[in-house]
Amino acid sequence: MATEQELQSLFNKLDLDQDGKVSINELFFSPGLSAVISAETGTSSPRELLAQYDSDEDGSITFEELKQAVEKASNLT
Ligand SMILES: [Ca+2]
Ligand SMILES: [Ca+2]
Repeated sequence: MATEQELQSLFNKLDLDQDGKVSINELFFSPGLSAVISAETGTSSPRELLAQYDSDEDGSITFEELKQAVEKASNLT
């Protein structure tokens, strides 16, 4: 379970180049943080997260997409 603020700070740490999107490379670069993301979104890997929740299919996850994923997994408090 996470609050929106916790997700936002997690997202900011993952977004290494600060372009407002977390790419699959950034997810693989921070395995500890992406494990937390996987747990919160109920996915088993960054690849699965992208496959299920990258709604505009640009190969990266925006904060909105992440939030939707966590909401769908009923882990947003
Ligand atoms: Ca980025
Ligand atoms: Ca996307």
